[in-house]
Amino acid sequence: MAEQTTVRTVCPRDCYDGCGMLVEAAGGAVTRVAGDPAHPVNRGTLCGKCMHGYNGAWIDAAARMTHPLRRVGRKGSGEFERVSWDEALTEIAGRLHAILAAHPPSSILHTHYTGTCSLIAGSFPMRFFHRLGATEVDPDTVCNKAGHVALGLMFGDSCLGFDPRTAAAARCIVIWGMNPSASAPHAHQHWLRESGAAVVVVDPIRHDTARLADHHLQLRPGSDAALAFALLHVLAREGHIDREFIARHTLGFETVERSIAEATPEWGAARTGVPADLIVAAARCYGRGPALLWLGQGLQRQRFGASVMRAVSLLPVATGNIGRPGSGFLYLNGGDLRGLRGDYLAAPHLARQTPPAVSHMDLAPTLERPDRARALFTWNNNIAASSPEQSRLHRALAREDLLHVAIDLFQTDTVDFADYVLPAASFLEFDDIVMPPFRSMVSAQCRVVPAMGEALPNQEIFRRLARAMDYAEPELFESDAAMLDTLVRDTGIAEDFAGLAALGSVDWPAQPYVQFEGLAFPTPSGRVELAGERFVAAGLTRAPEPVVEALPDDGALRLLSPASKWLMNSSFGNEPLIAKRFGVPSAWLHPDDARARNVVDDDLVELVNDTGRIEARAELSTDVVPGVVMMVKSSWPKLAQGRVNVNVLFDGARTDAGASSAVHSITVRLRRLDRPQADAPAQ
Ligand SMILES: Nc1nc2c(c(=O)[nH]1)N[C@H]1C(S)=C(S)[C@@H](COP(=O)(O)OP(=O)(O)OC[C@H]3O[C@@H](n4cnc5c(=O)[nH]c(N)nc54)[C@H](O)[C@@H]3O)O[C@H]1N2
Ligand SMILES: Nc1nc2c(c(=O)[nH]1)N[C@H]1C(S)=C(S)[C@@H](COP(=O)(O)OP(=O)(O)OC[C@H]3O[C@@H](n4cnc5c(=O)[nH]c(N)nc54)[C@H](O)[C@@H]3O)O[C@H]1N2
Ligand code: SF4
Ligand SMILES: [Mo]
Repeated sequence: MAEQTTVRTVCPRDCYDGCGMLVEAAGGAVTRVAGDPAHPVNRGTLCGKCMHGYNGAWIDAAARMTHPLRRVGRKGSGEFERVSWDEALTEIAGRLHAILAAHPPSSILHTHYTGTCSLIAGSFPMRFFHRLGATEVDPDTVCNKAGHVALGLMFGDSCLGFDPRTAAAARCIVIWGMNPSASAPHAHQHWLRESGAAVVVVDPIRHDTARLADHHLQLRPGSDAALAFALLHVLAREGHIDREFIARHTLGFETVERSIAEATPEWGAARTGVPADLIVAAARCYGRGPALLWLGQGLQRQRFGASVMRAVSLLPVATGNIGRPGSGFLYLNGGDLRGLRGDYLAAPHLARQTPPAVSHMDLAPTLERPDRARALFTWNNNIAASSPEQSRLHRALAREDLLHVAIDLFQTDTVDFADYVLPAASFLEFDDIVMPPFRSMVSAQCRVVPAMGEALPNQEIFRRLARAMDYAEPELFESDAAMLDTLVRDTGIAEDFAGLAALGSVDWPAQPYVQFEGLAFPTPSGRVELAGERFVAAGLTRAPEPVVEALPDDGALRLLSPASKWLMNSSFGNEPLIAKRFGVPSAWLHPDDARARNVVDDDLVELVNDTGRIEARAELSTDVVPGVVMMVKSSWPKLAQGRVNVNVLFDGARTDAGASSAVHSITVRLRRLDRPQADAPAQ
C-alpha cells in the first residue's frame, strides 16, 4: 500500500481567515483535506465550501483541466482539442508577436484577481505583463477600489488596519457593511465571540453576524453616510469628541462640524430607517471606547462608495479612537508590516511603457473594440461570472478576432471562450507563501502532491511563455526556490522557506501592534486629512458630506448581491452540490414587498432591468430591509437556469471615485412568473 503522508499547509483563497490545513496523501494523490487543530484562526475546522471543494473538484482529475487545450469549436462553445505545452506556447508566442508587429502592446489586455492569493502565484505573472507592456484590467475596480481611494486620501494608507490580536482591549466592535459570518467565518465564530466587546453591526441584511450583535442597525442601503453623521451628532452631544486629537492630528474637521450639528438622531432615522433610539444606543456603545471599526468591502460597492467610506471613517477620527490598543479601523491588512516589498514580485521596472489600466466597469465595451483589444489573457479570474454586463461581456468574448488565453484549474464560463487554455496547478501542488488580509500572519503553503496531469503553477506557465517570446530579462525566469527564500528572508521570520515551512503559520510581527501608533500618518501633512483639493481631484466633494442614495420610489427594488457562504466569488460553483443549490438561485425579499407584488414564498420570479433578466425562487424574510432584494454573487452561469448569474443585471455602474464597482446599487423590477416550474431543484 502506498505510504500515507500528512502535510501542514494553508488556504490561499481571498478570505480574511487564512485557515491552516492538514492534508493527507497517498500514492501521489490527496486523500483527505481537513482543518489544522493547531491553527489559531480556524482551530481544526474548514468552511463548508472548502470542505466540499478541496475534497471534491479540486482533487478530482475529471473536474480539473489537466492538459493544454486549443479551441476547435466556435468561441464560447467550450470545444477544445488537446495540444502539448510546446505547441500551445509556441503558437501563443507567434500570435502575440504578430499582434505586436501591427498594434501597440497596450492592445493586449490581461485580467487577474482572486483565483489564488498566494504571493508568487498571485503576483509573479505581472513580471511578464510588465515586460510585454500589456494593459492591466485593474483588479480592485471589481471589488474595493473606492474604499482604497477614500482611506488612502484620509490616512495615507488603506492597507494598514488594526491588529485583530488587540481586540481584548476593545469595549466595542463595529462591523459596518460586511458579513463575517460568510466572508470571514472563523473570525465570526471565534474572534468576535471571544473579544468580550459589545458588537454593533450596520447592514441592511440581518445576517448571522448581525443576529449575534448587541445592536443591529438595519439601515436602508445607500444611507451609511447619513447614519455616520447621526452617530457623530450623538457622540458630540455626549462629550465623546476628542478635541485634542483633532487639533493635533487632523486637518479639516471644521468642515464637518455644521453637518454633524444638524444630524440629530431623528434626522438620521428619517434618512436611514434606523430608529433614533438605536442610533443613540450604538453611539454610546462606540463612545465608551476603546472601539474597533471593521469596514466591509461590500460597504463601498455603491454609487457613493468613496463618500460613504469617508463619512464612516470619521468615527475613529472624531473620537480619537486611533493609536491605542483596542482602537482603530480595518479595511484590509497588507503585507508591509510582514516584510513584503510590494514591487519585488511584480517587478514593474520591467515595463518600458505602462499603459493606463482599464476598469472592470469598462471591460465589456473595451473588449468589443478591435482597435482597443487584440488579445486577452485571463488568469486567476473568472470574468464571465464575476464582472459586470454579463451578456455584453460574453458577446465581446465571442469575437473571433480576439486572441484569448485562459489559465485556470477548471473549465469555467470564461475558459469556454478561450482560444488556448493553460491548466493551472492547485495550491496543493506547489510551495508558496500566504499573508491573509485580517490577522497578521505569514503562512507556508506547502506542496502536498505533484501537479495533476500536465498542470503547472501560474509562475511556471509565465516563465515558459517568456522563453517562448524570446525574452531575456533574468527576472522573468527567477526560480520559485529563489523567490521563496527571498520572501521569507524579507520577513525576518527564518533564513529560508524550509524554515518557515517548519513553523507553518506564524503571527508576524510576533507581538501585537497598534495601528498608527505614534500617530504619524503617511499623508502629505502627516495628519489625517478630512477635506481639501486632493479629494476634489479624485472626483469627490471637498468635505465629507452625509450623502444618501435613496431607494427607488417607482416600484423598483435595490438589488444587493453579497458573498455567499457556499461560494468564494465564483469558485466552488462547479462543486455538484453547490451548483445544484444555485441552479435556480434564491431572491430574498421583505414580506411587504412580496405582498405588493403578489409573490409568496417559493414562487418563481423574474428580476429585470435594462441590462438583463434572471429567474429566481422567492424567499420571504424580514431579515431583508424593505425596498431591497438580495441574491448572492457569482455562481457559474453555465450551470444555472438561463445560463446567467446575478451579474447579468449589473450595468457596470461605478463609484464616485476609483472607477470601481457599484454593484450594490443595482435597481430591478421583480415580478411573479405565472407558471412555476415544479421540476426546478429545491434550494
Ligand atoms: N454581483 C456581484 N459580483 C461581484 C461581487 C459582488 O459583490 N457582487 N464581488 C466582486 C468581488 S469582491 C471580486 S474580488 C470579484 C472576484 O472575481 P474573481 O477574482 O474572478 O473570482 P472567481 O470568480 O472566484 O474566479 C477566480 C478563478 O481563478 C481560478 N483559480 C484558482 N486558483 C488558481 C490558480 O492557482 N491559478 C489560476 N490561473 N487560476 C486559479 C478559479 O478556479 C476561478 O475560476 O467578483 C466581483 N463580483
Ligand atoms: N464565503 C465567501 N467569503 C468571501 C467571498 C465570497 O465570495 N464568499 N469573497 C471574498 C472577497 S473577494 C471579498 S471582497 C470579501 C467581501 O466581504 P464583505 O466585505 O463581507 O462583502 P460583501 O459580502 O459583498 O458585503 C458585505 C455586506 O455589505 C452589505 N451591504 C450592501 N450594501 C450596503 C450598504 O449600502 N450599506 C451597508 N452598511 N451595507 C451594505 C451586504 O448586505 C453584506 O452583508 O469577502 C471575501 N470572502
Ligand atoms: S475559504 Fe476562508 S474559511 Fe474557507 S478554508 Fe479557506 S481560509 Fe478558511
Ligand atoms: Mo473582492
